Amino acid sequence: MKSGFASIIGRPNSGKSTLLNRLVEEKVSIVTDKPQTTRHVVKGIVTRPEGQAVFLDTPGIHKPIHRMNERMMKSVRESMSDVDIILLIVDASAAFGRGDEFVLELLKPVSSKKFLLLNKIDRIEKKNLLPMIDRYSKLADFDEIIPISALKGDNVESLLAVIFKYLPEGPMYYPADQISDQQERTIAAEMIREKLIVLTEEELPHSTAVVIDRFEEEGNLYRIYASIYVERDSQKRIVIGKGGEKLKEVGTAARKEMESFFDRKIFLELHVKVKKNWRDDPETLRSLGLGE
Ligand SMILES: Nc1nc2c(ncn2[C@@H]2O[C@H](COP(=O)(O)OP(=O)(O)OP(=O)(O)O)[C@@H](O)[C@H]2O)c(=O)[nH]1
Ligand SMILES: [Mg+2]
Repeated sequence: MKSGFASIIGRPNSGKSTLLNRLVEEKVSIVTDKPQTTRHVVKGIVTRPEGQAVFLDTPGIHKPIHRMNERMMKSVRESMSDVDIILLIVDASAAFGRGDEFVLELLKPVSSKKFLLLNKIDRIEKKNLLPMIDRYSKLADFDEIIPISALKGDNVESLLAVIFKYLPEGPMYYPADQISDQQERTIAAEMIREKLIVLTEEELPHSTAVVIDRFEEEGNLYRIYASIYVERDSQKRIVIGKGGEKLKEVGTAARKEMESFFDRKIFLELHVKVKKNWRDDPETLRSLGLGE
């Protein structure tokens, strides 16, 4: 049988996590319309009669300002070594820019197979596709160039077939029924963070983090206590909202998603804490799984 690893890399917001979820047919990585959503490498596992493909969803490639972002970029670089295939995903509906050039540079020294995935083709006119493929094929040496829509699923099944064609003979790395490597408490923290990003605005997404303080199993119930870190008092006020409305909204949305994902009753308690410059604080980063 075939098996191996494929790393999904690209600029923020290009659709990496959407693709991972589409490939495993389950939501294992959070998705928002704001850039720099993913902070950890998240594995998604696809087991088929022909074999097993392990996908790595990675943080979007950007210029790091804080220590957190440096750690994120380090995890992207690590995810690119030792994989069979690199899937570079670009937003085909956005203009080509310096960020794209930077990503192409990063790919140059890599010896794995390289696929270019032109994503979001549901948003572009068909006639623009061929010139784009032509332009990209001159910019780098891709083994395959495949247009897809991760959101709608267009061409994702054929992408998977091509991936299996390229993967080497190998063993099963994970049990056939496993779809991700994430622990339940990480999934819970990420679900809270997703709701927080979606339900608040502007600069908040980048300056918030979620830490699970306690995660207890009680019969058919998970009792979850989580802290939301922000950097300033003004942000704390935004997250809590008038009369605690915003925090309640975030908590309710996260709890509902957890109840359906874990198939259990969930008790969720959220606290908002101000922690100045946590994005540069090694200890906080360690507690977020972003340690060295
Ligand atoms: N129209 C359209 N939208 C898409 C497609 N794929 C992803 N999106 C949207 O693009 C936005 C970003 O998607 P993500 O999957 O979070 O992107 P990402 O590359 O993981 O982003 P980071 O984690 O921030 O690096 C979301 O609003 C998605 O719904 C697609 O094929 N078509
Ligand atoms: Mg992502």
